[in-house]
Amino acid sequence: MPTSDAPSLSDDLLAMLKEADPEVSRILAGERDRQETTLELIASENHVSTAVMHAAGSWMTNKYAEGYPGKRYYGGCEFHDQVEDLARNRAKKLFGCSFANVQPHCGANANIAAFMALMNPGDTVLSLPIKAGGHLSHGLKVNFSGTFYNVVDYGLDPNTELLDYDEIEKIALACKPKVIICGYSAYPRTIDFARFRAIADKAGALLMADIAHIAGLCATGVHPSPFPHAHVATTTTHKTLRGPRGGMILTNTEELATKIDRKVFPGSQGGPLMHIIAAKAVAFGEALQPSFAEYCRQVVANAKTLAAELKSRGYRLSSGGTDNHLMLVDLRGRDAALTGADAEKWLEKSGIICNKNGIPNDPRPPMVTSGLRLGTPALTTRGLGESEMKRVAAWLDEVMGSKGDPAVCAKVREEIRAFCADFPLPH
Ligand code: DSN
Repeated sequence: MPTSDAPSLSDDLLAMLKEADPEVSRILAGERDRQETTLELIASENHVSTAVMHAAGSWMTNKYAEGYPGKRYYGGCEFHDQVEDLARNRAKKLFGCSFANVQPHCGANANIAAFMALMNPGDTVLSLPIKAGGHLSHGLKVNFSGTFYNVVDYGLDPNTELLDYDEIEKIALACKPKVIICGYSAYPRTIDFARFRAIADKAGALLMADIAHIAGLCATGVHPSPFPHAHVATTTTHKTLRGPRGGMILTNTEELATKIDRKVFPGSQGGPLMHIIAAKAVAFGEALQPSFAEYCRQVVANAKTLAAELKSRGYRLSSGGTDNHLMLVDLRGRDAALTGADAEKWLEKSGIICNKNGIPNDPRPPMVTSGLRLGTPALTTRGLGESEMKRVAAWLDEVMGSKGDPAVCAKVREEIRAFCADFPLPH
């Protein structure tokens, strides 16, 4: 990783843009500065490598390539076929499966195509609702999933805040869903994919694992793999997997592969974003390196340290801690009056970026909440380790303990700005 004063491709980019479009140049420079001088604790975000970022901004953006390698609706796709094949092959190797579709523009699009491949409108899908840590594309009423499918919820055990597999089995046997979804946006614990498959088999259902959050951990064995258990796995490529913003669908089930391809294109998307597919290929190549497994192990070690530090300062963690890259901090443990919305705002002023998040069974509405979701993928990419996590916990507590006192926020902001200079972004 270059040091912050080394010449960089992004300096060249900004210099060129300054000539071509000073307004956009100013905005991009502001965003680069924001990222460089703040601590990114949003569990679903990361910092991509220079190679990934620039592949995403390459010549591949100029091309229509509807179809798949060898079967396109446009001429001139020689190199697009090569890069998509490379991305697919690297994805299969990473996740130990026989099929990958790398065209979904995002995780929600991957889920649309997967739903269409696995079910007909009106079929029953069993999933964890968003208020308990699931994703909106798993069945929220206002989303395509809740609009076109019959959604049945399972919950978390109200005492342990863990998945209750016996209860999920009972519900599955009663509602006989076509598909069961596991994999979440705010669940800090290991998912037992084998147990989910056993439940699916008993209920005559297909198992869909949405590993958007934990994909990097699954690819490196830091979290168990969804394969061979899931019939289909969907994911984003930009969270723990540290690729460009996008989605992907994986399977080992031969008869589903063609259906998935058809439901991505022409079923739900038009032209693939070939520049993003090129960047996915680069990111998957990086994720196949041993250093990426080391990175993922450090992500989890950092999360465990941050969780332990926060607990020692009086915060309650949903489910008591974390096994993965994220934690749900129940602020009421520290002070019953604290809300996620206030904390998010105060922390942003201080240079710590995170998101408010409901705690399971949270009495407060989603725009207020009693919690914060914190994750360590981005900080770990910057090179922060466990000793730095203690420092981060101390800053979090200082800001929240002061109830966002402007003087405290301003002081912490300057400390974080100075601290960040030692952990430059890839650029
Ligand atoms: N918005 C993502 C997250 O933050 O988890 C899920 O799509």
